[in-house]
Amino acid sequence: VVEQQQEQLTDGFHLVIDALKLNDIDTIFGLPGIPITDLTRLAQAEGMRVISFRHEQNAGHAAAAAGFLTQKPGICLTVSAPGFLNGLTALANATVNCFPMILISGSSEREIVDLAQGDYEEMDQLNAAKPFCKAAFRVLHAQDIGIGIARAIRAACSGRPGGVYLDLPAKLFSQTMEAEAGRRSLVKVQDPAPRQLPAPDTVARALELLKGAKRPLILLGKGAAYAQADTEIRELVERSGIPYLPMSMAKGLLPDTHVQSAAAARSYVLAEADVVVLVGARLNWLLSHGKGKTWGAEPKKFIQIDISPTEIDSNVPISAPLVGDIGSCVSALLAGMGSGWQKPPAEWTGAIAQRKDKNLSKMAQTLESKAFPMNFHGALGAIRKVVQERPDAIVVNEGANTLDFARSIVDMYEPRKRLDVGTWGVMGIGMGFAVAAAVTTGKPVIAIEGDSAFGFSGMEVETICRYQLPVCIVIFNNNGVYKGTDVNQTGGADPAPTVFVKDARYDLMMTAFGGHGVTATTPDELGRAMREAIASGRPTLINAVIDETAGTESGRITNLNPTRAATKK
Ligand code: FYN
Ligand code: ADP
Repeated sequence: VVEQQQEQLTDGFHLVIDALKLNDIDTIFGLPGIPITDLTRLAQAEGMRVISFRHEQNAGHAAAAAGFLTQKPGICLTVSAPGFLNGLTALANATVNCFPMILISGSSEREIVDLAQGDYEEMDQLNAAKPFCKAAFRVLHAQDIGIGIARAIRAACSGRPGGVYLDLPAKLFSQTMEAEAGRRSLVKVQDPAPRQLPAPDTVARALELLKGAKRPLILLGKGAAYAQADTEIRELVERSGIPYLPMSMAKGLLPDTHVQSAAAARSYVLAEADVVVLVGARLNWLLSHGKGKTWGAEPKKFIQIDISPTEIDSNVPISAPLVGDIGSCVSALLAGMGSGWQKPPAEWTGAIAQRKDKNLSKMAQTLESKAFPMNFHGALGAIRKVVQERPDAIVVNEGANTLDFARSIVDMYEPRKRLDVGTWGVMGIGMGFAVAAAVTTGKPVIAIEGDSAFGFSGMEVETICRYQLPVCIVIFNNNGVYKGTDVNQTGGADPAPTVFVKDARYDLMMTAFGGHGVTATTPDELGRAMREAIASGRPTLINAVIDETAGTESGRITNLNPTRAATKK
């Protein structure tokens, strides 16, 4: 009789998993522990993919990247207080980047937390999370799990995507309810990211402005990559004939080798364009806030496509806002362009081509560098060829110089194949993003990592080996942050703050866990090792030895790095 009764019951654990599965969420990135250990086991038993990390921040970054790649919220599951806080960095980063993700954390008992009576891992997680995400919810009763997860999914995906926190107190998991009522309490979210059509008059205004432009430019951001309106965007660029500039994660939306790409004439087009169409790109620090020297002497007119109405006029006045989802907005522009569209004047496109060709040939020479030890260009020249051969591979990229050089040197050919430090320029996304890319796409992943950047998530090489993921990590090892040449100015025994152990063997970290480790000292060795890694699909770490004098402090954003003005205090 007892057994029969149990058969008809469900509990919090099952309801959480059933609610996620009902919404086609098939993967959890997380780290088991009190009170969610059994949730991870049960999720796996119920057919979900559970990817268990060594640190919650990396699981969180993985969830965020999965959200970006799939448009479904990536799930990160953590324990209470410290585990939650570790995941929170990733949740905040996801929100800043407009990636849909849900951080689900177990939490301690409300009664004790609210009276500050000192519970195990006591923390008011719901309130702690609020400033760092789009929305935060807590579920106290099993019958509300379905609604709680539906609200979390909707908040993460609709409008401007972002991070959502879902607080599940320990007691919730063992709460039971009648199984049929439990099933009925679940919610299948219809249309989690509803299309938002731009108003017709705003489309007409944008087209009017664009028609009058002499030096138009289309600027594609990672919102454009996220939107999966690849065909429409390509058609807009090609039918309009307007040169385009991809932000780093929009690279590959059209192949970087496209004749209309102005990437290699970036400074020129930003300074000289008269009308700029922003497609899913914010005028934040990465675009010098839309003003100043970068944008030239003449005032610009902007057309801005964005789903978030409050993004408009955030930094400079926007002449023609197009508020809606990118697919709908770009389709509306295409429909309004009609057949007799005048391509931009040859003077403009010709001037861009000239600058671009000059930069491309200058670049081509540097990529053949046979300098020993390798410099950034020599090593990236080899990687560039490998990516050209495998355009389906996903490139993850972080570091300072390693990031900046790779961004301009490594051409991308397909949409959403480049994942990087994003809006914050955050270090630590590397292994989490790499795991997510491999797990969600099954494609080869190439992680191009500065040695310092790698340190933030390096322990996840064990995760990569454990799940046998086709990830090839290339570490640009120049013995330190920026470079490896700093010395302690006091002459003391401690190393300078920016340098690491010299000639470290990062490759041995990989062999420690059964993966393949290689040291590469020449571009040929590097290219060969990468090809082998990709062909075998075996977890591989290549310790690429880079000249420790190569690189500049802060890469191309040295201007953001204050240096002391006074010699004495
Ligand atoms: C670009 N360029 C090229 C090419 N692509 N030349 C030849 N061939 C190719 N394929 C040229 C381009 O025209 C620029 O030259 C230059 O290379 C640099 O291009 P990039 O990288 O697109 O532009 P820039 O100025 O660096 O971009 C600004 C930025 C970018 C802020 C958007 O730096 C960025 O995304 N930074 C993120 C930095 C970050 O987050 N760092 C992590 C923190 S590091 P010119 O046209 O001559 O200018 C902590 O210390
Ligand atoms: P980048 O760093 O590449 O310049 P940003 O992250 O600054 O790109 O900008 C992305 C923008 O795209 C955000 O303002 C966001 O609101 C917008 N966005 C994201 N998804 C969509 C979508 N589906 N439709 C319209 N806008 C979107």
